[in-house]
Amino acid sequence: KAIGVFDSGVGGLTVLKEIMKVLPQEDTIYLGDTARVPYGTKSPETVVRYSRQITSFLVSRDIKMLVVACNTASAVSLTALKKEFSIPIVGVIEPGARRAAAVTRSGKVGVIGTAGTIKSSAYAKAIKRINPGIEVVTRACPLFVPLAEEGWIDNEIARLTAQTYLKGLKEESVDTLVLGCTHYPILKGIIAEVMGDGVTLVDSAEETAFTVAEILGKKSLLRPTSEKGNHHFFVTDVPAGFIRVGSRFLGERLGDVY
Ligand code: DGN
Repeated sequence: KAIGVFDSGVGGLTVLKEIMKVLPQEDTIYLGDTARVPYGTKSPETVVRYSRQITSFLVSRDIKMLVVACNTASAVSLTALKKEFSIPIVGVIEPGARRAAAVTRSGKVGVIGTAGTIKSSAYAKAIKRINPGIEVVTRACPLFVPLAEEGWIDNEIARLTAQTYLKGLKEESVDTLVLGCTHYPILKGIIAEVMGDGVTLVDSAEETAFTVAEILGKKSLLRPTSEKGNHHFFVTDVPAGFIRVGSRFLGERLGDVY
Protein backbone atom coordinates (compact mmCIF):
# COMPACT_ATOMS: atom_id res chain seq x y z
CA LYS A 1 0.00 0.00 0.00
CA ALA A 2 1.11 3.53 -0.73
CA ILE A 3 1.43 6.66 1.40
CA GLY A 4 -1.12 9.26 0.27
CA VAL A 5 0.04 12.87 0.19
CA PHE A 6 -2.07 15.86 -0.70
CA ASP A 7 -1.57 19.59 -1.12
CA SER A 8 -3.36 22.55 -2.64
CA GLY A 9 -0.97 22.35 -5.62
CA VAL A 10 2.74 21.81 -6.28
CA GLY A 11 3.99 23.01 -2.89
CA GLY A 12 3.52 19.67 -1.16
CA LEU A 13 6.19 18.21 -3.40
CA THR A 14 8.72 19.72 -0.95
CA VAL A 15 7.18 17.39 1.65
CA LEU A 16 7.09 14.43 -0.73
CA LYS A 17 10.76 15.06 -1.54
CA GLU A 18 11.68 14.67 2.14
CA ILE A 19 9.51 11.56 2.49
CA MET A 20 11.27 10.03 -0.54
CA LYS A 21 14.63 10.87 1.04
CA VAL A 22 13.81 9.26 4.39
CA LEU A 23 11.74 6.36 3.02
CA PRO A 24 12.97 5.72 -0.55
CA GLN A 25 11.39 2.28 -0.69
CA GLU A 26 7.84 3.50 -0.07
CA ASP A 27 5.22 3.87 -2.80
CA THR A 28 3.39 7.21 -2.80
CA ILE A 29 0.29 8.75 -4.36
CA TYR A 30 0.28 12.54 -4.49
CA LEU A 31 -2.72 14.73 -5.23
CA GLY A 32 -2.22 18.41 -6.05
CA ASP A 33 -5.48 20.37 -6.11
CA THR A 34 -4.21 22.65 -8.88
CA ALA A 35 -7.71 23.63 -10.02
CA ARG A 36 -8.52 25.20 -6.66
CA VAL A 37 -5.13 26.48 -5.41
CA PRO A 38 -4.47 28.64 -3.39
CA TYR A 39 -5.92 27.44 -0.09
CA GLY A 40 -4.07 30.10 1.90
CA THR A 41 -6.59 32.81 1.10
CA LYS A 42 -9.75 30.70 1.48
CA SER A 43 -12.08 30.30 4.48
CA PRO A 44 -11.54 27.34 6.85
CA GLU A 45 -14.97 25.92 5.84
CA THR A 46 -13.94 25.76 2.19
CA VAL A 47 -10.53 24.24 2.93
CA VAL A 48 -12.13 21.57 5.15
CA ARG A 49 -14.57 20.70 2.34
CA TYR A 50 -11.75 20.36 -0.22
CA SER A 51 -9.60 18.33 2.19
CA ARG A 52 -12.46 15.93 2.87
CA GLN A 53 -13.06 15.35 -0.86
CA ILE A 54 -9.39 14.72 -1.56
CA THR A 55 -9.00 12.39 1.42
CA SER A 56 -11.99 10.34 0.21
CA PHE A 57 -10.37 10.05 -3.22
CA LEU A 58 -7.02 8.93 -1.82
CA VAL A 59 -8.63 6.52 0.66
CA SER A 60 -10.54 4.97 -2.26
CA ARG A 61 -7.11 4.18 -3.76
CA ASP A 62 -6.37 2.13 -0.67
CA ILE A 63 -3.57 4.18 0.92
CA LYS A 64 -2.10 3.00 4.22
CA MET A 65 -1.68 6.48 5.67
CA LEU A 66 -2.27 10.11 4.70
CA VAL A 67 0.08 13.08 4.87
CA VAL A 68 -1.62 16.45 4.71
CA ALA A 69 1.35 18.28 3.19
CA CYS A 70 -0.40 21.63 2.92
CA ASN A 71 0.12 23.80 6.01
CA THR A 72 -3.15 25.63 5.48
CA ALA A 73 -5.12 22.37 5.17
CA SER A 74 -3.26 20.89 8.17
CA ALA A 75 -4.04 23.99 10.21
CA VAL A 76 -7.78 23.95 9.65
CA SER A 77 -8.89 20.45 8.65
CA LEU A 78 -6.73 17.89 10.44
CA THR A 79 -9.12 17.41 13.37
CA ALA A 80 -12.11 16.87 11.07
CA LEU A 81 -10.21 14.42 8.86
CA LYS A 82 -8.94 12.40 11.83
CA LYS A 83 -12.51 12.09 13.11
CA GLU A 84 -13.91 10.93 9.78
CA PHE A 85 -11.22 8.60 8.43
CA SER A 86 -9.72 5.62 10.20
CA ILE A 87 -6.24 5.49 8.57
CA PRO A 88 -3.32 7.28 10.31
CA ILE A 89 -3.26 10.97 9.27
CA VAL A 90 -0.25 13.24 9.72
CA GLY A 91 -0.20 16.99 9.21
CA VAL A 92 2.82 19.27 8.90
CA ILE A 93 2.06 21.55 11.85
CA GLU A 94 2.74 19.22 14.82
CA PRO A 95 6.13 18.00 13.54
CA GLY A 96 7.31 21.56 12.83
CA ALA A 97 6.02 22.82 16.17
CA ARG A 98 7.72 19.99 18.06
CA ARG A 99 11.07 20.72 16.45
CA ALA A 100 10.78 24.48 17.07
CA ALA A 101 9.98 23.92 20.76
CA ALA A 102 12.99 21.61 21.02
CA VAL A 103 15.57 23.88 19.38
CA THR A 104 14.72 27.34 20.74
CA ARG A 105 17.12 28.59 23.39
CA SER A 106 15.69 32.06 23.95
CA GLY A 107 12.07 30.84 24.04
CA LYS A 108 11.14 33.21 21.23
CA VAL A 109 9.95 31.46 18.08
CA GLY A 110 8.85 33.02 14.80
CA VAL A 111 6.35 31.36 12.47
CA ILE A 112 5.71 32.33 8.85
CA GLY A 113 2.98 30.92 6.61
CA THR A 114 -0.03 31.78 4.46
CA ALA A 115 -2.73 34.14 5.74
CA GLY A 116 -4.94 31.10 6.48
CA THR A 117 -2.26 29.29 8.49
CA ILE A 118 -1.30 32.38 10.49
CA LYS A 119 -4.93 33.35 11.16
CA SER A 120 -5.66 29.85 12.50
CA SER A 121 -2.86 30.20 15.11
CA ALA A 122 -2.34 26.46 14.65
CA TYR A 123 1.46 26.64 15.05
CA ALA A 124 1.29 28.97 18.05
CA LYS A 125 -1.24 26.67 19.75
CA ALA A 126 0.80 23.54 18.97
CA ILE A 127 4.05 25.11 20.26
CA LYS A 128 2.38 26.38 23.42
CA ARG A 129 0.82 22.98 24.06
CA ILE A 130 4.38 21.62 24.23
CA ASN A 131 5.80 24.53 26.20
CA PRO A 132 3.45 27.31 27.33
CA GLY A 133 6.45 29.49 28.19
CA ILE A 134 7.51 29.94 24.57
CA GLU A 135 6.62 33.24 22.97
CA VAL A 136 5.44 32.88 19.36
CA VAL A 137 5.67 35.75 16.88
CA THR A 138 3.91 35.22 13.54
CA ARG A 139 3.82 36.81 10.11
CA ALA A 140 1.89 35.87 6.96
CA CYS A 141 4.13 36.00 3.87
CA PRO A 142 1.74 35.33 0.97
CA LEU A 143 4.04 36.69 -1.76
CA PHE A 144 6.59 33.95 -1.06
CA VAL A 145 4.27 31.47 -2.80
CA PRO A 146 4.31 33.03 -6.31
CA LEU A 147 8.02 33.89 -5.93
CA ALA A 148 8.89 30.24 -5.26
CA GLU A 149 6.73 29.03 -8.16
CA GLU A 150 8.26 31.60 -10.50
CA GLY A 151 11.74 30.50 -9.45
CA TRP A 152 12.57 34.01 -8.19
CA ILE A 153 14.38 32.76 -5.16
CA ASP A 154 17.64 34.66 -5.23
CA ASN A 155 17.09 38.02 -6.90
CA GLU A 156 16.48 41.57 -5.68
CA ILE A 157 12.71 41.13 -5.64
CA ALA A 158 12.95 38.03 -3.46
CA ARG A 159 15.46 39.77 -1.21
CA LEU A 160 13.32 42.91 -0.77
CA THR A 161 10.19 40.84 -0.18
CA ALA A 162 11.96 38.76 2.46
CA GLN A 163 13.44 41.86 4.13
CA THR A 164 10.01 43.50 4.28
CA TYR A 165 8.16 40.45 5.63
CA LEU A 166 10.85 39.40 8.10
CA LYS A 167 11.75 42.82 9.51
CA GLY A 168 9.33 42.54 12.45
CA LEU A 169 10.50 39.03 13.35
CA LYS A 170 14.12 40.19 13.32
CA GLU A 171 13.26 43.14 15.57
CA GLU A 172 11.58 40.71 17.98
CA SER A 173 14.88 38.74 18.06
CA VAL A 174 13.38 35.29 17.51
CA ASP A 175 16.10 32.62 17.59
CA THR A 176 14.04 30.02 15.67
CA LEU A 177 11.89 30.47 12.59
CA VAL A 178 9.35 27.89 11.40
CA LEU A 179 8.91 27.70 7.62
CA GLY A 180 5.16 27.05 7.93
CA CYS A 181 4.27 26.80 4.26
CA THR A 182 5.07 24.18 1.63
CA HIS A 183 6.78 26.72 -0.62
CA TYR A 184 9.15 28.28 1.89
CA PRO A 185 11.88 25.60 1.83
CA ILE A 186 12.49 26.71 -1.79
CA LEU A 187 13.33 30.17 -0.39
CA LYS A 188 15.40 28.85 2.52
CA GLY A 189 18.60 30.48 1.25
CA ILE A 190 17.27 34.00 1.11
CA ILE A 191 15.25 33.63 4.34
CA ALA A 192 18.40 32.44 6.16
CA GLU A 193 20.41 35.31 4.68
CA VAL A 194 17.87 37.93 5.76
CA MET A 195 17.35 36.47 9.26
CA GLY A 196 21.11 36.25 9.77
CA ASP A 197 23.32 33.93 11.80
CA GLY A 198 21.98 32.68 15.08
CA VAL A 199 18.47 32.01 13.79
CA THR A 200 17.61 28.32 13.29
CA LEU A 201 15.21 27.60 10.44
CA VAL A 202 12.76 24.77 11.08
CA ASP A 203 11.64 23.01 7.92
CA SER A 204 8.20 21.47 8.56
CA ALA A 205 8.57 19.30 5.45
CA GLU A 206 11.70 17.61 6.83
CA GLU A 207 10.20 17.10 10.28
CA THR A 208 7.02 15.63 8.80
CA ALA A 209 9.02 13.03 6.88
CA PHE A 210 10.67 11.90 10.15
CA THR A 211 7.22 11.62 11.76
CA VAL A 212 5.96 9.50 8.85
CA ALA A 213 8.97 7.20 9.25
CA GLU A 214 8.28 6.91 12.99
CA ILE A 215 4.65 5.98 12.41
CA LEU A 216 5.46 3.36 9.80
CA GLY A 217 8.21 2.11 12.07
CA LYS A 218 9.75 -1.20 11.17
CA LYS A 219 7.04 -1.92 8.64
CA SER A 220 8.65 0.46 6.18
CA LEU A 221 11.80 -1.62 6.24
CA LEU A 222 10.08 -4.76 5.03
CA ARG A 223 11.23 -4.00 1.50
CA PRO A 224 14.95 -3.97 0.84
CA THR A 225 16.14 -0.34 0.83
CA SER A 226 17.80 -0.87 -2.54
CA GLU A 227 14.32 -1.15 -4.02
CA LYS A 228 12.83 2.21 -5.04
CA GLY A 229 9.16 2.99 -4.48
CA ASN A 230 6.70 3.97 -7.21
CA HIS A 231 5.34 7.50 -7.28
CA HIS A 232 2.04 8.47 -8.86
CA PHE A 233 0.73 12.00 -9.23
CA PHE A 234 -2.80 13.29 -9.67
CA VAL A 235 -3.84 16.88 -10.35
CA THR A 236 -7.27 18.49 -10.59
CA ASP A 237 -6.37 20.79 -13.51
CA VAL A 238 -4.37 20.12 -16.70
CA PRO A 239 -0.93 18.81 -15.69
CA ALA A 240 1.42 21.08 -17.74
CA GLY A 241 2.18 23.75 -15.10
CA PHE A 242 2.40 21.15 -12.35
CA ILE A 243 4.97 19.14 -14.27
CA ARG A 244 7.11 22.20 -15.06
CA VAL A 245 7.17 23.79 -11.58
CA GLY A 246 6.87 20.42 -9.85
CA SER A 247 10.12 18.98 -11.13
CA ARG A 248 11.91 21.98 -9.65
CA PHE A 249 10.17 21.55 -6.28
CA LEU A 250 10.80 17.81 -6.21
CA GLY A 251 14.34 18.11 -7.51
CA GLU A 252 13.75 15.45 -10.15
CA ARG A 253 11.48 14.68 -13.08
CA LEU A 254 7.94 13.70 -12.16
CA GLY A 255 6.75 10.29 -13.23
CA ASP A 256 3.21 9.77 -14.47
CA VAL A 257 0.88 12.68 -13.82
CA TYR A 258 -2.86 12.05 -14.25
N1 DGN B 1 0.32 24.63 0.27
C1 DGN B 1 -0.02 25.89 0.90
C2 DGN B 1 0.47 25.87 2.34
O1 DGN B 1 1.42 25.15 2.69
O2 DGN B 1 -0.10 26.57 3.16
C3 DGN B 1 0.58 27.07 0.17
C4 DGN B 1 -0.05 27.33 -1.16
C5 DGN B 1 -1.43 27.90 -1.01
O3 DGN B 1 -2.39 27.20 -1.02
N2 DGN B 1 -1.51 29.19 -0.86
